[in-house]
Amino acid sequence: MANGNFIDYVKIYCRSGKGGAGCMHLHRAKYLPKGGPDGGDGGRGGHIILRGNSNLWTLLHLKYQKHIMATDGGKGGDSRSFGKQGEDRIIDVPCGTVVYDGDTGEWLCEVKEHGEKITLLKGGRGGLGNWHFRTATNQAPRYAQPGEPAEERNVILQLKVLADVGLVGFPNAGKSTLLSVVSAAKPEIADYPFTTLTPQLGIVQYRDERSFCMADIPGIIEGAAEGKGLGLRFLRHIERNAVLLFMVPVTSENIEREYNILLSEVEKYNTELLSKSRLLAITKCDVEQPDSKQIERLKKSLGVEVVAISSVSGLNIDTLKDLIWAELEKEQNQVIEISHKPIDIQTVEREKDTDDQTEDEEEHTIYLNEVEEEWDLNKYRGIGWDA
Ligand SMILES: Nc1nc2c(ncn2[C@@H]2O[C@H](COP(=O)(O)OP(=O)(O)OP(=O)(O)O)[C@@H](O)[C@H]2O)c(=O)[nH]1
Ligand SMILES: [Mg+2]
Repeated sequence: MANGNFIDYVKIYCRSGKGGAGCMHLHRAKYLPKGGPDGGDGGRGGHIILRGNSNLWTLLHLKYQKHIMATDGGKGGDSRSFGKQGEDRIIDVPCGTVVYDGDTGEWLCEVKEHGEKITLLKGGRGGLGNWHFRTATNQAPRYAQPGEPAEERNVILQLKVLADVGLVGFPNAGKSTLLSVVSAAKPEIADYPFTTLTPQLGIVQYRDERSFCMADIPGIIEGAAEGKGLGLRFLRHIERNAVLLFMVPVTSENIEREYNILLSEVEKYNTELLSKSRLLAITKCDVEQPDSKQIERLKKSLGVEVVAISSVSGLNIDTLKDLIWAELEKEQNQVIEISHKPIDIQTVEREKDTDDQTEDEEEHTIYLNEVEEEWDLNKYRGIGWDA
């Protein structure tokens, strides 16, 4: 996947449809001059619905969609005919999309599964026609209910990819090389830091036709939490991974120290990530062989499983897969629930790609109050739909 095509953040203004007004109508016919009220109900406004789609991997298709609006419900007619229902707008999003309020950063919902539908904004209910308000003492009510107003909201959609195992390491640790060896993915590999600029996913084939998904994210460095390097923005893509595979090259001066730096950066991003299963792979072991005593020492002092691998010679790649699979099989790693913190709008606005947000959004946003007439809905309390 080309770098420019991976979009994991979009901000959209959404508005549902308002409900159609109920009709005020009194029936008249040739020999029936006082036929009574027969005003029909207004139609419901369209909803804004999010739908999970496992065929999508990015939010690219929403990049240029700044406004998504459902249509309004139609007005009710005479002879108790209903108004037309407004058309719903369904937004297809990749599984793992988290939705935040675009103004406050508050977490709203998340779409996890294929086909899962979440109503983001409800269309207004249609108003009742005057037929509903006939009583013994008021047989010809000359009023009907207006439709409910629409809902509007700026929303931020953020993708947190759903992979089973996430690779965590400094730049040049050999993360992309491992992904290219164990899966069919073709990430860019080069001998300079920050080759990978956007997360890459690959499906790893395991024995007996089983498979798991691996996510390679851009390298993190000491101080990433303070914004150094590419910062921590891509760490959200490992939030939902069941297992974190830390990768440190054998050529590192101090493997233990490097592991601890990575761990503390991950912790600064979200302390909950520390509860995930961790493995440590010492990479590039074709260049230099770590002695088994050193590995035993690391296992003891870090409290995690350590394996020496080489993506070039294939050393211990199968052992690594076995270890990952064993972790994925564990019951505590089956359900990956994370609590989403509200996001800091200012930080994410700064972080997001500047080139895809050049438009002045404020200028294009239509605020409902400016264009809609205001109804005094209070006078209809207690009757009809608000009961
Ligand atoms: N000898 C040897 N070299 C390796 C091995 N794995 C990766 N390399 C080399 O290390 C360099 C960096 O590898 P990448 O896979 O791009 O590293 P990365 O961790 O994805 O780096 P960033 O994307 O920059 O974070 C490349 O020149 C690779 O050829 C290995 O197992 N053995
Ligand atoms: Mg890379």
